Amino acid sequence: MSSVASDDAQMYPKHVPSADANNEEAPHLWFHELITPYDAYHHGVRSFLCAKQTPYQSMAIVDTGVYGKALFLDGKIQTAVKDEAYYHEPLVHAPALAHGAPKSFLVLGGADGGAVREALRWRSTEQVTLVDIDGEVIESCQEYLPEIHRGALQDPRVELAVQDAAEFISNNSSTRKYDVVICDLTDPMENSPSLGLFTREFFESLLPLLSSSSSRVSLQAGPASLIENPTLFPRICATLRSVFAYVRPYQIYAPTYGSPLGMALASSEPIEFPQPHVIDDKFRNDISGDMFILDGHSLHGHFGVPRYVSTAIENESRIFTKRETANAFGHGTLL
Ligand code: SPD
Repeated sequence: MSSVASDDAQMYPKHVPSADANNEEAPHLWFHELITPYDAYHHGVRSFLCAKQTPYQSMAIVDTGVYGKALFLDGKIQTAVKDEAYYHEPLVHAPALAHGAPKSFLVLGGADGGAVREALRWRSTEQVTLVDIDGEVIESCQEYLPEIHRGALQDPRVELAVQDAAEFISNNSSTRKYDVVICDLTDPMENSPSLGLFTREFFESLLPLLSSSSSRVSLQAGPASLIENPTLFPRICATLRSVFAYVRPYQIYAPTYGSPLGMALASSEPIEFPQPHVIDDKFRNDISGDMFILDGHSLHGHFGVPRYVSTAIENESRIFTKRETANAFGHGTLL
């Protein structure tokens, strides 16, 4: 089946930093993103494409120079053109591969369209529902970040709901079924629209929407370097374990996040992956276009989390609930 998204997969951006950007003078404006109370990542601003306060969050889309155009929400970088594949490929293809032949995807969050784009690359995909609370972020990403969405939201297989994810789930729990559910959310910080979506109650609410025991859920789960935040990733995994029989943590490294980011897969049946050469064949046969980050070996590598991290995850028993929500640190300001 031909589609806007699969055709555009051929135009995958190359990871070649702009020579111009490297020779430019230092920018005068910076996003100052606190990673811990003592550590910050400064993202230089070459130019502003758009900046506004929406009803839910502050948003800016800026040219960051070497990493290209990037989306910031509440001052924290969400995705950048040059390294977004380090995030979107593992977030989408790990659960899809663990399912085997997904026909339906539910993407919660993901206003930039990168996760939807990757879901559409599976030849088995018949339907993708994107649910994001913030229509203004979706519209701005459509206008200013075509390199990320690559027309994915115009694909006839895609349905868009501008709605709170919890409300969408509760309104559709008896009518909709999905093979893969992807939580492509902002960090669960105080006052973040995503805070309630990292709780046991929310994970439980997903169960009726899963099409079968082969369904898989994936999510970004906070810093995997437990030095920055020793409890967030382990507690999100423990919260998933309180709902799903099988949970597998993994990690990615996208340079603009400053440190490794945890992800997790959850399912009611064991989550296994074939041998690397089998994955390579499957990617070649079942997915349109070339992968940038993933092949069989790198996919397995993502699941090799450091020993102290996997030990902390195994030993964690505290969970997040509506009454006791997550505690992601961090905020950004413009300097
Ligand atoms: N700490 C950064 C986590 C970013 C999560 N959201 C990314 C959205 C990309 N579609």
